[in-house]
Order: sequence, then C-alpha cells, then structure tokens
Amino acid sequence: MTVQGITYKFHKNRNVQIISCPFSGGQARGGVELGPDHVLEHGLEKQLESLDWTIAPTKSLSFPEPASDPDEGKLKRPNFVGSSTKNVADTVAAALKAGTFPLTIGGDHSLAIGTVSGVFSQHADACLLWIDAHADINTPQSTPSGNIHGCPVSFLMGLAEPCPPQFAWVKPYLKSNKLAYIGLRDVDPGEREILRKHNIAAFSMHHVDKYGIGKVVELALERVNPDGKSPIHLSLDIDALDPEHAPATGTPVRGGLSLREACYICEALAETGNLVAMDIMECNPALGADAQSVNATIAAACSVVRCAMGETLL
Ligand SMILES: [Mn+2]
Repeated sequence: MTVQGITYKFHKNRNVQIISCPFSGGQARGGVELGPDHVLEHGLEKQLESLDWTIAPTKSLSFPEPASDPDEGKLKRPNFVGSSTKNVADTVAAALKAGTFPLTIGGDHSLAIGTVSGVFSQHADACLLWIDAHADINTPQSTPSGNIHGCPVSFLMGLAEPCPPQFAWVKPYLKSNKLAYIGLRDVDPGEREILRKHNIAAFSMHHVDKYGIGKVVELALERVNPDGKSPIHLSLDIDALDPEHAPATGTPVRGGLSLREACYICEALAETGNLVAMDIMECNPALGADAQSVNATIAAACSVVRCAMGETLL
C-alpha cells in the first residue's frame, strides 16, 4: 500500500533511524528504562513500515554507569546523565548525517539534552516543540528535586550558570524564540520566572481549553516558525497526555491532553512537512496499576508516533 499525502521536506526518502534509549538516570523511579522495549514489542517498526518508512536497523544504546557519581550541587547523577546524553547527541547527529529521521525512544526526558543537541548541531535553524505536562526548564540552581529530567531545556538554552562540567559539551543552540510548549500544567515557581523572563511560547492546558488544540498548534508554530521554513524537532513526553490515556509514567498530572489532542498535535506538525526528528519519552511500564494501563500507555505512545510519521484518519 502506498501512503498518500505528506512530504517530509527534510526526509523525502522516508528513512527512519529508531534509537532505543533504556535510560533512567535523570530521575529516581525505576522502570522507565524498560519503555523502549515495550514500545518496540508493540510493533512500532512494522507500523512505520506500513506508513512507507524504510527502517534502518534499530540502534539500541547502552549506558554504562560511572563508578562514582556524587551530586553536583543539587543535581543527582550528573556524570551518568552527562556521558549518556553525549552518547545520544552523537548518535542523533550521525543519524541525520546518514539521511535518516532520528526517532528516539526513552527512557527519561533528560535524554533530550542529547536528542536536541544532536538535531541542532545539524540544523541550526531548527525549532523545538516540547509537549509535556512539565516545562523541564529548571536550572541546576532552581531545581527542587535535583532530578535532571526536570532540567534539560535549561541546559539546551545555556541558562545553567555556572554550567556543571558534565554538561560543558552542550552548546546553547536553543534560542528562546525557537521553543514552544504545549500541554503544561505543573510548572515550578522558578520555571515560571524563566518562561516569563525569556518570553517563551508556553501553551498550558488552560490555552488548550480556551482556544482548542487546532488554534494552539497554529499559535505555537507562528511563534517559533513564522516563515514556515525551520525544521521542527518534536519532543513528546507521554505525561503530556492525561493519566486516563497514559497512566504508566513517572510524574503523571491530571487534567492533560486527550489522546486525540496529542495525536492532533503530531498530525499537524507532520502536515507542515518540516518534521526532522522526534522523541517519545517517559513511558514507564513498571508504574502501570495493571497490564491494561501499561498497554494503554504504550499503545498511546505508538499512536502519537504514527501520527507524527504520517498516519492520517482519512
Ligand atoms: Mn518531560
């Protein structure tokens, strides 16, 4: 079957590189390292093939733990996260250089330090859509928990001052006018200040309620990609979805996106033709109340990925 419709301007040949990242070092709850295998066992590769993508052999990264990893200020496991995300950045950059679409499956959202670094190293004019219940923009100073999965965006923007040595390799590629959030509903006080100070496009669930998801995506793209030319990196935390649809995740927050709203975001970004990379993060099969809630979460993850990769309803 030939799939009609979307042309991916930066991936016209529809070659995808799945990058499996069984990594949990950016937060405290075990099990998120099992996310990639569950997503792959759900048949994601075959699903992408049915959307006319050619699948490169999946790259499964391994993340050796350092012998010693003392806190860096408040930050927990800085050596582990720093070296692991560097590995991810190199892998994502290599995938793009090879002409493949990097589809990174986490693992916790600290991995995006790597995915975004890798993408922006190859596409300096890219923009980033961060779909999440949380802003993940705490600095090493503002973080209440010390868990680095709550900090990746601050590293990517160069807001960490001083920058911990483990993240000295991260270049501040991400400019405030190239970042938009959708789905926010649990933002720390320090993060609110950062969002305001840098005038970052942040669409919370309040905006989704007020304008509807169609208008929100339109407004977000107007902010970060006004001329429609920038490549788009989509980083999607499964906790953006309401726990009703995606309960098996480390930091669920009620009042989130419906499955259709999340799918719509991905469909609309795919329709631009500008998608250049995607992350699907924070599926934690160990945290579902039962097999059914784990399965629902993994199925939702596969659904949003398919929508980003060209699946349409009609
Ligand atoms: Mn996140």
